[in-house]
Amino acid sequence: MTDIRKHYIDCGQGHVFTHFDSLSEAEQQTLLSQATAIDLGEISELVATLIHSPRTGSENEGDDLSPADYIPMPGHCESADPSLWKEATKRGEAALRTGRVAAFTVAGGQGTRLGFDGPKGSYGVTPVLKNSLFQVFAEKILATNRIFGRPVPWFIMTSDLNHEDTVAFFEAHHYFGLIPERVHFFRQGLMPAVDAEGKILMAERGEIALSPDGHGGALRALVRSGSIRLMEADGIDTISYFQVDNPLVRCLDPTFIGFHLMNQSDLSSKMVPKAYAGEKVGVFCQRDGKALVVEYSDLPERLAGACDANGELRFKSGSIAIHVFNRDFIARLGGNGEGGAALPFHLAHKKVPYIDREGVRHEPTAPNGYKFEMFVFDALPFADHPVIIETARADDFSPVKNAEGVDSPQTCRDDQLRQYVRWAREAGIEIETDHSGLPPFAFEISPLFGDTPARFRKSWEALPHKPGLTEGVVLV
Ligand code: UD2
Repeated sequence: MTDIRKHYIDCGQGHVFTHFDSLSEAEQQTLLSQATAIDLGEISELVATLIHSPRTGSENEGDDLSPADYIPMPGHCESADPSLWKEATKRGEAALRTGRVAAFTVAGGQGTRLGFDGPKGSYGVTPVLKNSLFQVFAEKILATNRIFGRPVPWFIMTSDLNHEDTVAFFEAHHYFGLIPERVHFFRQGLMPAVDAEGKILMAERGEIALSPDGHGGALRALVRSGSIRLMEADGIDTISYFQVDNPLVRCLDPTFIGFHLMNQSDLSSKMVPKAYAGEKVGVFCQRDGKALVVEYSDLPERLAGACDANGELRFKSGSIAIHVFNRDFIARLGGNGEGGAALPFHLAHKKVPYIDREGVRHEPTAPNGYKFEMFVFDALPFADHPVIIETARADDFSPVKNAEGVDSPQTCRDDQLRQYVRWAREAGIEIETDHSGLPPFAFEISPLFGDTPARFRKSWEALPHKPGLTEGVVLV
């Protein structure tokens, strides 16, 4: 018997090898390598703490939380200081010009809610051309490269679920014009799913049910994959982080990067005032003088709905998952040394198809399994000098998460159109819209034509023959 098999039996997980002897040699090798990669000590501790003795919220839960401080945005708040924002922009532009910034996308998730079969980044989102999320980001990065004269490297975290398909998608599209050597893919870690007793679930007779370890796994995956070393060798110390589901994001926002650098921050974040109390975004809070994000599902309802004297939500700072990281901070938190295992795991109760000990396949209709995930924003309390800046939702956040309703392809398409209209109007172009700013037709502006109102205006003014902005017009 192999040592690893014996170890599994000793740890009460021997069932993983029930069908081992009937597997082909190749299947046996796969199972052995999956089993070897799992830290059974970690799993048993997570089962004991998260499943068998879960923390139950007391009546006073959250009393130690207060709203986090943030830097308000000019035009949104009287106390905002426009000169500070101008200075931040200059600092960020200088950083982009000197090539010390990388873009980083987390794209390892399963994207089950959208119901799209393929890497989420390959989903078509733009109003006319239906360009993919990856293409939108690539064009934003290309636009930045052209403006600042440096090819910004782009790191993309995938998972075993979508790695090959993601790389193949980039190859099929010739990296959307980016230099292939400047696009770096790496896989995040995996964690086994377990049942209510803490037993590891099997996806096949010779395969453990594994799933990505959450976007918080990005920190250790950046270290393990050698990406952090690569960045260091390349003179990159600043990492602009965004999620794969949000085409409105400014992938490399000089002002945000500048605030991060001016404050010598380990981890900076963007906030938007929440649209309503129950909006499904984490909330920036403060506890014992440390900033943190409390996920919407963990914020007690009485706090989520609490209002201040002006009738505004007291805990209003929504986290839209846009951050800037300092490279050394990631190396510290994601490394194997001190602080390496700092990010906690969260539990997700999910439907996990599995094979039982008799080899029978089950497709559960109700949650039967537990998955373990880390959240990247749990790094915030470990950060020195964290900075939170306000941003305009309309210019940074319209994710595609659900097939229909809120945060769907339709709402995202509409938000892109409203942004084009605002930019066009700022350039003096008349466009008819409804009360929400939505035109009655679809047109499209590529980030390569203009990725800010000012650059849109410049390109527009330079056009010798200006097209009417109507159905199907694309400015590239
Ligand atoms: C996330 C935040 C929420 C808010 C919202 C904004 C969490 C727990 N909540 O909600 O507070 O900021 O985003 O849109 O994050 N991913 C991976 N690997 C994984 C899991 C996820 O790369 O193992 C990526 C995924 O591909 C996507 C992003 O992380 O780009 C967000 O994941 P999600 O859809 O699970 O997050 P969501 O919508 O629950």
